[in-house]
Amino acid sequence: MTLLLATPGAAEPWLKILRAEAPDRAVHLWGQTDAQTLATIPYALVWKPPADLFAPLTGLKAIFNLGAGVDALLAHPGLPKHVPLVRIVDGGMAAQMAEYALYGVLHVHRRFDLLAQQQAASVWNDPGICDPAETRVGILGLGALAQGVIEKLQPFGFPLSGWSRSPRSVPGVTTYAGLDSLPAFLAGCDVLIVLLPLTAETEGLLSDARLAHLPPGASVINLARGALIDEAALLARLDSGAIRFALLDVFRQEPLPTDHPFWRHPRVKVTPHTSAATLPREAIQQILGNIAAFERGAPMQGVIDPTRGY
Ligand code: OXD
Repeated sequence: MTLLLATPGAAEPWLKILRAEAPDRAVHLWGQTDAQTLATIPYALVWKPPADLFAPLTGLKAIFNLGAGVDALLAHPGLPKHVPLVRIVDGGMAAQMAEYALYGVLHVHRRFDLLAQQQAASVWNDPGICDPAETRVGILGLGALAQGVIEKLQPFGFPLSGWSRSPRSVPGVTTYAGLDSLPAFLAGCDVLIVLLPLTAETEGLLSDARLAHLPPGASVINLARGALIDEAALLARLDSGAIRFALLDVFRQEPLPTDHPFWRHPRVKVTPHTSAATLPREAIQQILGNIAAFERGAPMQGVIDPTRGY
């Protein structure tokens, strides 16, 4: 059974691992494969596929997204509806996101923002005790990636809470479920970590009215998707100081336009969607395991429910 690989970045790291892990499978590259061959390929491994990718794949049986978020793929105009769409579950991303989130939480908790201002003004001033019990961290979204963040934060003693669409129980975490509980959840977040998938339901979830529920001087870490937050509202709240600090890895428009105020805002740290990358070996092993399951009629891990959008 053959595979098609379609990624805008370098194909070589993926090919190297595919050749090592699945030497018996032929791998074709998008852009280098004729129409006749494309029509016979059952499995497509894709990341940000071009608009014309799916039309020639008339023999397709499953699509494997080479990342966790499928928002862009679900919006693809040519996406076939009759085959399963499968995402990467963790794929090495959870550990990287956990490091990123920990960095953001410690930045706020140990007041590195204030200390940087003091240093700029040559001010020697002890800003006082940093008690972990007073830095309440809330995680919006309780999927596989959030789990990694929770495990990383737990030993530090921060009170942890989490919000999800449907009820979940996570040891050591106060959990909230459903939209009605969102204000109460947000009110207890000195640091809010955004880790939800982007779907029709979650787009703009953190509206100005919802951001208003955060306690004064809260901080926001977004490592999911920019469109989850009303960016103009976030900016206004950063300007006023109602929100103390934002660590932003994702934006509604990427790359973030060079004239966007986030770039130069004193309360914002911008990173270019680099909080976590799929690790090719882990991703390929997961995809090959899923293909083997599919071929023997067993369930696959990470199958998207198109009605939910994740
Ligand atoms: C992903 C991402 O969804 O990298 O995997 O954003």
